[in-house]
Amino acid sequence: MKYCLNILLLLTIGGTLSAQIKKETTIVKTSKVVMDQFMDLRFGMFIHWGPVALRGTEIGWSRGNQVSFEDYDQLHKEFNPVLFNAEEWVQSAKNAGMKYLTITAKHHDGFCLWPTKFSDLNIMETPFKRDVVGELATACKKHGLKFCVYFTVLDWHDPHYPYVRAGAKDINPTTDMAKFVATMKDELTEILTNYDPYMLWFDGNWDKEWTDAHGQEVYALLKQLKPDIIINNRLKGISDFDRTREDHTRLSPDAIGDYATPEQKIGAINMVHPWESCMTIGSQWSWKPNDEVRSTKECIQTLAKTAAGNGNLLFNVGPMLDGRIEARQINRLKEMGDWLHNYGESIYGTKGGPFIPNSTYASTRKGHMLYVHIFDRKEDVLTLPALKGVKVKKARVLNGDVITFSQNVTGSIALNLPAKLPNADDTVIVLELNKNAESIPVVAQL
Ligand code: FHN
Repeated sequence: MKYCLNILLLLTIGGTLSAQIKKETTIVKTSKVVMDQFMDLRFGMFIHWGPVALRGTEIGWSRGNQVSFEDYDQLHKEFNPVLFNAEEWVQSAKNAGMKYLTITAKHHDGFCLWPTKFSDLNIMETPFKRDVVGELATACKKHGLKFCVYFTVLDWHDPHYPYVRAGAKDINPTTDMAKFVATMKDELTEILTNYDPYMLWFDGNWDKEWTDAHGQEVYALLKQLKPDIIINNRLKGISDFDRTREDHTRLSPDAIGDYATPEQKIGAINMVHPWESCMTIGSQWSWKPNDEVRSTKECIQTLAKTAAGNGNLLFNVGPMLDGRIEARQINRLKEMGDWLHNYGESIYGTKGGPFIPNSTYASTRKGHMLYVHIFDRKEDVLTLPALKGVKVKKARVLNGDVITFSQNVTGSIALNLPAKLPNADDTVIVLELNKNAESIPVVAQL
């Protein structure tokens, strides 16, 4: 009898506690004003970096796979990137036209790029002994870039996490999620207190042991520490349905997190929920020797199609073991910046649509201006779908020559293209309309 009473008492306390967590963690979504400002930025730098650069394999994923546990877990003792220069990294991002920077403060291998008090696996345990996160935060704030932090909720190195490497099925005998979450909360408190990030990019939320309750608990702490901190959709525990899809493209309105995160692909047009595509400039997130680099055309058109879908692009570079970002990646980013120098008006602060992006063209808009991005000059005349009640008043190449056009009775717009497009990757034609372009509903293609 006494045993049953104890069980009943425990269940009651447990039930009350989880209700308490549930109640206390009411969802405090980031304000629309802050989210609109974030979405106006359109373009950010993603950086995946750590001691794994010494092996040139994928950060986290190669631990206990291509690189033995023993080897991987000693790399920090050799990590001495003496050519690291936060100002140079930030300048490269600015030269690319990027407006925010997101650094992997801690990835799945558990290595912390800042001098944390809550893990022995951190930058002060390397020959380098410099606060990489802190130096980047300072450089970003000095040069007007928003400083953002990537933080994993999956840590294969932490003895309290259930799995020790990618693909592991057996549960780590030292698992203790309560201790794991407590350490995470301490580390995140350090990051928010010491570096004041603009946004937190969570990742690794797919294991079933990382529950919605864990996500809610951490979210409540973050919003208590910094109410307007922007948080992506990868802090919340992932549902079984989404776990099978693993594409993070959905943002359920009632869930914690402010925006969806399609990965290695351009998200679908969405004028309601914010989203940001994350993509590698090569084939690997962290540095890979002789990796491919996406073409200039692909990079520029990816940025334009992302903005045309009403999304942001978080574009990733992987710095080398000596602390430099390799010249091929820097040069590609500079080419994106040169394009933005001429056509940035059609990206920053715009909304996507009203046309659904395709391989020939896409559109962005701001006030009475409609920007048509032309990726491929198939014909002398580009015919755009009719826009109900819309009259085009003027048309010109953005920062270029006037172009002639016609509108028929149905309202469809025929643009007479220049014989040679000024920019083969993406020439932008700006149409001045008789109404606010942002009020036009999204229309399907012809
Ligand atoms: O496992 C990570 C991967 O290493 C990388 O950080 C990407 C970036 O979005 N996120 C996870 C894979 O979805």
